Amino acid sequence: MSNGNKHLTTGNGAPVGDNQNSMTAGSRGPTLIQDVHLLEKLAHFNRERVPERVVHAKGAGAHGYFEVSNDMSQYTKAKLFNGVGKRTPMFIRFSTVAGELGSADTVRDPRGFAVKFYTEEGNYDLVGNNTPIFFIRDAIKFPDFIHTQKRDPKTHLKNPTAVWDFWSLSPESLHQVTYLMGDRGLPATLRHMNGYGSHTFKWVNEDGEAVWVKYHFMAEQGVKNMSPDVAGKLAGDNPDYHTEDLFNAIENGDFPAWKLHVQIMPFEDANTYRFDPFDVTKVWSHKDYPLIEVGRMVLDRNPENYFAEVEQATFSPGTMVPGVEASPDKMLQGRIFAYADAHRYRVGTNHNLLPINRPKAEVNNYQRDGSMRSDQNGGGSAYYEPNSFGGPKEAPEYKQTAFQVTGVAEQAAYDQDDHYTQAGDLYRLMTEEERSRLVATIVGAMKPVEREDIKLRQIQHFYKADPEYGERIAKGLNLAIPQEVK
Ligand code: HDE
Repeated sequence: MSNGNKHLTTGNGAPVGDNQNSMTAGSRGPTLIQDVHLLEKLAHFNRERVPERVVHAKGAGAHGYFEVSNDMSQYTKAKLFNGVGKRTPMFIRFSTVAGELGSADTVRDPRGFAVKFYTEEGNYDLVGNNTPIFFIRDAIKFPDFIHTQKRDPKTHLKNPTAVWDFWSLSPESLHQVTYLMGDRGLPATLRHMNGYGSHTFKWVNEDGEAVWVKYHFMAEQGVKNMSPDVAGKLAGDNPDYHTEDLFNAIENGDFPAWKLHVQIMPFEDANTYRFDPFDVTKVWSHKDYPLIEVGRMVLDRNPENYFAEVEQATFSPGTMVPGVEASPDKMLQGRIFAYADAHRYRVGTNHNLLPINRPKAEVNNYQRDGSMRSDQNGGGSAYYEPNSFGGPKEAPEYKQTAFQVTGVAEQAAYDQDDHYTQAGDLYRLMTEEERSRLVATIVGAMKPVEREDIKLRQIQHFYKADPEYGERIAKGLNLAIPQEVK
């Protein structure tokens, strides 16, 4: 070991004699192809980027733990929610939605709030946002919706006409549009925002009894938002402001924490509740289903390496543990396919073998081979099932809970189309200052829309949510409320 440092080596572990000079034929001769160290450095450098996430590309992550403060075993057998004091390690990744990997943190956008619990029964991923709802409620519309949030294929610029054309033709988006254009569309930091599972999920207890559940992570630091002009300035001065804030807070021992609460809906209520509980554009009134405290999530460790732990992290709503099951929410159903598919494409077939994704629980299955199979690939153990050689067998007690399905197979729309009550309730919940900021933001966002018919169609939705809401936007855009909607 020269002067106490480790040898510099090639990727194959061979010591490198010279990292300053390429090998040439004579001091001024051509570079020799036999300079393997040079070739390897250049070739690996060309391959450093993996595809960024198609949405939620810009993000920041942290490690921590979840600790139960209120035993949930009456509702779910999921061990991470059972027993006061039960502690489970977890990893979270926060993110914006529409921007690319190098885009600014302080843009108006929902924020991803993706939590991976490394439970003793396998990983559990709760892949939510900082909003309890979403713009659409059928997965089939997601690629189109995201196209309008990304760059125009011709100009390569953001296109407000596309954004508002899609939203004005998809009235189910009104609730989340109101949320996004309000103060919570610009969180002051990643620490000062709440997180939500957004969807309805199913919890099942040891007796096989099921309830419906919605998750709410309430920031102990409180919710704080940023004014549009500060957000705009930061987007230029320090595009990584949120990333830096989270890293420094944890580095300085100022560990952010969230109180996890749930809303519990009795299984049968789903058939009679006044809103479709599986429609992710709608919330459940807290009066109807009050928040119940479950535990506390604390972030107390920064990643050692961003690429290894944040860029390569793979979350999926389909990654569930016994006691947690899917609801028929069409968005959740679509996501259960899409995420694991995205991971196999973006990170690789064996993404679950990477340290950040690898479960703490033992993995025993017959999945073999595939690119970058970095473990023992099952060694010489049984590689098919059923088998007579003691290979792992299924455990019937962990079967998913059977449930009734009714109706005919068809491409059916949701039964309920009231997209205005809850959006109007949200507007009416706001203070006058919040409403003024909301109106100013929407007017500013809609002004560049090229087509007046799109503006008028969207104004009708605001008006149906609340006449004052619609009138204030129309006034800001110097347009009259269409007679047909009055
Ligand atoms: Fe995502 N979403 N999403 N999404 N989403 C992805 O996964 C998708 C939706 C969310 O930090 C992708 O690895 C579909 C709702 C977060 O790694 C992709 C639909 C909510 C993250 C994908 C939705 C989310 C993603 C992009 C409609 C909140 C970042 C690459 C059915 C409840 C997770 C990737 C992380 C990432 C698909 C809608 C949140 C493409 C098909 C609703 C927080 O798989």
